[in-house]
Amino acid sequence: MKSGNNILITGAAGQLGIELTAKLREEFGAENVIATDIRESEKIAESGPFEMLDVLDKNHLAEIIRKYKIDTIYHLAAILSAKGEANIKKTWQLNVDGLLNVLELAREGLPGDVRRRSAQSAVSGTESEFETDNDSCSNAGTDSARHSKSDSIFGSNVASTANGRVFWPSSIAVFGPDLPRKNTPQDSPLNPLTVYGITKVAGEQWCAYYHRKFGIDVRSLRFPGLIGYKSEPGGGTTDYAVDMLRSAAKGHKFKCPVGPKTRLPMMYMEDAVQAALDLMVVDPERVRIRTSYNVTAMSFSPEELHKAIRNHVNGFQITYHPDQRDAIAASWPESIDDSPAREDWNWEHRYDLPSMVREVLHKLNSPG
Ligand code: AKB
Repeated sequence: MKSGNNILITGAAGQLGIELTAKLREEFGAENVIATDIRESEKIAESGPFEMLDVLDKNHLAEIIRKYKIDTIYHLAAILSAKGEANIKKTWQLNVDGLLNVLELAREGLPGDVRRRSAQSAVSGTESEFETDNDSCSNAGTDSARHSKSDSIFGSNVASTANGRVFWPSSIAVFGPDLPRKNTPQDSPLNPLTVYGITKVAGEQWCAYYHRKFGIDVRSLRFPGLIGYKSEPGGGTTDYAVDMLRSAAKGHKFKCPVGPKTRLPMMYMEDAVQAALDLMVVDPERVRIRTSYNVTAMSFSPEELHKAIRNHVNGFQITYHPDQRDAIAASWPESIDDSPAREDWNWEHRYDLPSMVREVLHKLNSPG
């Protein structure tokens, strides 16, 4: 990464957060990767700096950014699809207002970013167009590089003032049932059925807006279902796959909440972490898509996953009890076209269904 590498992660105790934190600490040094979450996580706190943080508390977020001279943020804190349907307002607040807090603080200036320091000398300080009562720009405690009111409303003559770098995960949940389910293209119309999907569409648009208007170098991936073994699944529709693998490893029967034939795009966590890292290190000119890139690795149905698991766990049994997760899954694509990511920044996955199943079962059976 080109910036100073004082990295902040929100939602670090989540499924993706745990693995991304470990990888970033390995790559950039544990002391340079500040993990935050609303819950305490011993595992993460033991391996490097950890702060409790609710991303809706913008002042506290600003304080942490200032304290650690952050230049790069991986903003992962979010409520996922199945859980989101149970609390739609909270999901909107956390997923959208939380992102806006991060983008606003990036606009005010991430203190560790060397590019910002040189931009500051070139930009005159004028009032923000977006300040609200809560929005005291002094939160960040910086004499931030703000943007002139004369900037075009469609920007961007301000890209040279780029402040830090932000990663934000979007999701296949942006797609809705109006699309062809196979090989869904990058630039499809986005008509999601879930509140989670709505927040991801809004978030993508906010990312593109802050990039266009304020030059924020925000980058994003539309993740499919992510399959890891290091943490409990956290309220997603695709988490049935993680639950099925965990049941198989324990020798338990599994009650599947998604119908046998409902296929979804999926990815092994190691590939997901690598995709985020790869996207974050490429030169800004190569990031052509500033909403969010489709990325995928494999597609399977519960029936196909069951079969792949049985190659390792003889006699593993499942029964089907489709609930609202099946309806959510049926509204999403079964496979997506990620050729723009492959062309623009050489995205490549490593794990397919058989290798993912082998690896996860192996890891679950050999803890530590
Ligand atoms: C979910 O199922 O909600 C997530 C996702 C596909 O974004 N895993």
